[in-house]
Amino acid sequence: MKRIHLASATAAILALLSLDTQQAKAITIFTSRIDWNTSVSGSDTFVEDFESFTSDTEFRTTPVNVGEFTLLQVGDNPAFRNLIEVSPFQFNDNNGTNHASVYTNFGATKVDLTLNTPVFGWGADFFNANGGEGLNLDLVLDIGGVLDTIPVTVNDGFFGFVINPVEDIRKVTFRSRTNNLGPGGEGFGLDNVTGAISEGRTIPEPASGLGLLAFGALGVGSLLKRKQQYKVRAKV
Ligand SMILES: [Ca+2]
Ligand SMILES: [Ca+2]
Ligand SMILES: [Ca+2]
Ligand SMILES: [Ca+2]
Repeated sequence: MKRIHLASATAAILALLSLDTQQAKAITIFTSRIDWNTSVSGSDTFVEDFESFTSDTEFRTTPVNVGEFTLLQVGDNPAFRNLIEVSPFQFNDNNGTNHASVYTNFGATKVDLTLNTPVFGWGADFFNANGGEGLNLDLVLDIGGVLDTIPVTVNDGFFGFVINPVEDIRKVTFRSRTNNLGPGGEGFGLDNVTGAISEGRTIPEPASGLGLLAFGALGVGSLLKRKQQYKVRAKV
């Protein structure tokens, strides 16, 4: 009789493990700031509008600490864009307020946005982000390595993502999606950069299936319940 319990417990664990596999790396894309805000409600968030800057501040060779993150160009650039712009503005791809004026060139120039505290959700208002080579975002994990590369699907407007289960994203890298030969790349405005801090949002997963066996069928039952509660919470 005890053996049967153990077998059903094992089956439940295997089901749980496969559930984990299916849930791995779920990145949800948002083109509505309201919907993004709803999906991260309950977490610490920030919004950076660049209004604290009083003069044009370039990040072509030296990182600029904006507050919650730094911006830094990586690669070649003939002194073009890649600065925090205050009025007067050199380009019109912005909302008329202070913003980051960004430029990427395929295979030559990219821009790193490195977060002071890792996030599981991120987004921003983009302005003319698909008029040239287009944009990809590399989502770089705190532990290193690229979790995924996602294309920015809007030209003008909000674009963001939320990762569930929570992952620690330390860096978002902007780089060109397609190759227009020569210096023609992708210039765009970036403003109202928002992030949802992942600290305290990590959902502890069981260390191993074997450890679970010690809890027996009852333990698995309560674990299943916990899992369901997590799923409900994650949808909010
Ligand atoms: Ca602004
Ligand atoms: Ca200016
Ligand atoms: Ca190019
Ligand atoms: Ca553009």
